[in-house]
Amino acid sequence: MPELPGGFLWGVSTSAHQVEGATTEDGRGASIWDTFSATPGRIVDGTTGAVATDSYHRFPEDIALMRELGVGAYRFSIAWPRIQPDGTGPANAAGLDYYERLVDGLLDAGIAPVATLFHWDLPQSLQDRGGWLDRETAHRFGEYAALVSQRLGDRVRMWITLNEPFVHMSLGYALGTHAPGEQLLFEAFPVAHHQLLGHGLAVAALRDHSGSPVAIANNYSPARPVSGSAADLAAATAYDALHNRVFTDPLFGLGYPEGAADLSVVRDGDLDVIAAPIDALGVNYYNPTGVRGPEDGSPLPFEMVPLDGYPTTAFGWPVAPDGLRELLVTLHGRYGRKLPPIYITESGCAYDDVVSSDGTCEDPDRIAYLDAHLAALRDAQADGVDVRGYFVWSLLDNWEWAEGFTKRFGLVHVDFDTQARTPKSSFEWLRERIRDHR
Ligand code: PNW
Repeated sequence: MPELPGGFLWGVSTSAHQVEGATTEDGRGASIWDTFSATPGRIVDGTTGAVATDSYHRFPEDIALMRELGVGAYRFSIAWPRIQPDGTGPANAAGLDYYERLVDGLLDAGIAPVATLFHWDLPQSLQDRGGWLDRETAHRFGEYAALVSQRLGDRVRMWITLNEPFVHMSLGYALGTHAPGEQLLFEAFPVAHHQLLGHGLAVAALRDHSGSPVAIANNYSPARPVSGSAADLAAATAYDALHNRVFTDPLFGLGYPEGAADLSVVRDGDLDVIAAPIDALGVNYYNPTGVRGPEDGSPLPFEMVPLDGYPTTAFGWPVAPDGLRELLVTLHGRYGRKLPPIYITESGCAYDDVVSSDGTCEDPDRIAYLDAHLAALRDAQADGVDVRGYFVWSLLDNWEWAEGFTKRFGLVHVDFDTQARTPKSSFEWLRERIRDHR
């Protein structure tokens, strides 16, 4: 059985639509993000992912950068519309060939391939039939997982079924700021259930074709009530249920948290499928969420508010490493022996990094960010939480969804006109850090 490297696993993460480009090459079908970004007003700078960082063609250069950095693993995602252009039927061989070249290139460089199967780029044809609102999409996802793992199951070292099903549901279907742009508020809950059902069906398919560990990557955010009032505490509990527990309790056989949603789409047997054992939990952490009780007449049981007392990134997100320790300790306490080993599958920050005239790119704020989050991780380990790896978001500055090219998360600066890659000072810092760790 293919194995992950032993010891603490250092990695970097990207996703297909944010780096690949080449959206019409080799038989790739359209995804919901092609459609969404073609609609004026949806992306702040009016760009699309049609070129992104051109990693579809430049992945050997990206692998060379990772080799220099010294990471043990690369978390990338597979674009479903490259494998099944219409979301159903036999595999498009050219799509599988591309990921085989990427995976083999990583293995040759001594880097473990960690493949995410769904990082938000649903085939548009499936969206035309309802997307994740439609239960059938879960079954299509299981079939897609089988096609990918038949080809790559002997070489991918860890599978991630879904990336951040909460963010896909909330921004994509509840609020509409991400593709597919639906604004269903609480009516979006079937998207949670069908993604989780798809996760369970994919776990079963992966087990048939691969001996590698299987995980899911959830976004977690501790809910911070703005005061100790009963209304604010109740709001924080409601927010925590929706953001954190809906996507985790069912994985560990606990069903959905009480009162979190209308469960009429849940059928007999679904919860057993969803609770299929997994080998690891992927944790994507960016920040806690400030919460208070809703205004009278609000459709939501909470209101989200900015958190006081933290510096912010160029995204306006608070820099709160204490939230990472808090959430790891909370997961450990909440799920106890049911909780598998944790990998931090995303952690990082956006700053307005520029390459200076001498060709260097200094990003001291990112170094401080990473240092503080690694310290929080160590504190959680000392508290008894089994955390086995840390993946920085992201290797490269890339196409940041509705923010287009305006938010730079990379350890490596990318000039989006020339595609020139310039390692930032955080890249050099992390390289030393990884080397010292050995
Ligand atoms: C994650 N929020 O997205 C994604 O997995 C990445 O693709 C993305 O580039 C990265 O984080 C940085 O944004 C998120 O609003 C998007 O809480 C939005 C939120 C969280 C994560």
